[in-house]
Amino acid sequence: MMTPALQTSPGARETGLTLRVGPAGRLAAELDKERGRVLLAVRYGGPASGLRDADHPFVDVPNSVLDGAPQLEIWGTPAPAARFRRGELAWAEDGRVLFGCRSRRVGDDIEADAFETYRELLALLDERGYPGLQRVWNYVPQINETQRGVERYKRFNVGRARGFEERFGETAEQHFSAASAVGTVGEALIVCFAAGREPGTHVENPRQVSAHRYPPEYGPKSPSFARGTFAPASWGRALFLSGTGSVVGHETVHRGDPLGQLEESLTNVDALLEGAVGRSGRRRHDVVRFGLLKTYVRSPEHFPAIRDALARRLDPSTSAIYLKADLCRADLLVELEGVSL
Ligand code: 3EB
Repeated sequence: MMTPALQTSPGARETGLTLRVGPAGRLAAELDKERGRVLLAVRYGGPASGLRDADHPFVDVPNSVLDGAPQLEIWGTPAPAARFRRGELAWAEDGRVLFGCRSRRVGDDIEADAFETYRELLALLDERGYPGLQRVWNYVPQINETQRGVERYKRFNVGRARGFEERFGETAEQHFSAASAVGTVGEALIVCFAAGREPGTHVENPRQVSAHRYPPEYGPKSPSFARGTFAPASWGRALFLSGTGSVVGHETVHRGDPLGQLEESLTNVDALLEGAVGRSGRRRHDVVRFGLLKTYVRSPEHFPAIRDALARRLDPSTSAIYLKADLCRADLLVELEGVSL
């Protein structure tokens, strides 16, 4: 199957942010050609080698690609991008946007690891003058395991919330952006992020309780994210969709039923996009025409049916990546996320 090379929205032409997705082998050559214009490269399905030493931020997310060979996701810019590395943190800036990634082997306290990660990330955005967080991708090792008597995802949430609170105090909620938090293999907590000079517009889902208002049964600190973020006009109003699962209100529905969960997730995405109307009054974003739709599947045996149900609907212009991942609730079997350019 041909993979679309490039997605550019009308507005994005002003900034020319590009997203390319395809087999890692084939796209690696492009990476070389685009030296100096790459903001972030993420390889899925390769070895757990963390941050690679490259001319741009380049990280390995070792989750298996369910339908084959490793995939590469490349965020590019027409403007020259300066590249930086500070320990386990790598980032690139072009004067308008900052993309980066932190990958660090976790210790025996995931709360402390999450806190440090968010402290470092938020301090970096402040220092470099890109305070408008737009999107965070969190990959958490052994996300459903118990540590110190509490599920690691819940402990991660405590550390992440402390990071936001330390930086923003009482206004922390206003800074929560689109995000996803899924499991990964290997031992590194991997956190990739995109930020701008200006804030994005963070949106909630009318079918779902805001994650930062979840009741205490989901952990001592609610998850710090918004259901979606519209990037500023200077990014062409790209829409970052957060990880979206079969959660209605605050409860998981269709337990044990992967296709039921997929349909509910799509309904949730639709409900979020319903609010996403352009000036003309027409819907600007549709999940079947996303630039990139990433689907996380907990159990590989559910993958063929999930792929068939999705592939039927997706526009050929949409790049789809299917990854094996544990999800942040033990009863979630499938989760969607993506970006509409
Ligand atoms: C949910 O709706 C499913 O912790 O950053 C989705 C998106 C989920 C982001 C996060 C978690 C996160 O609660 C899980």
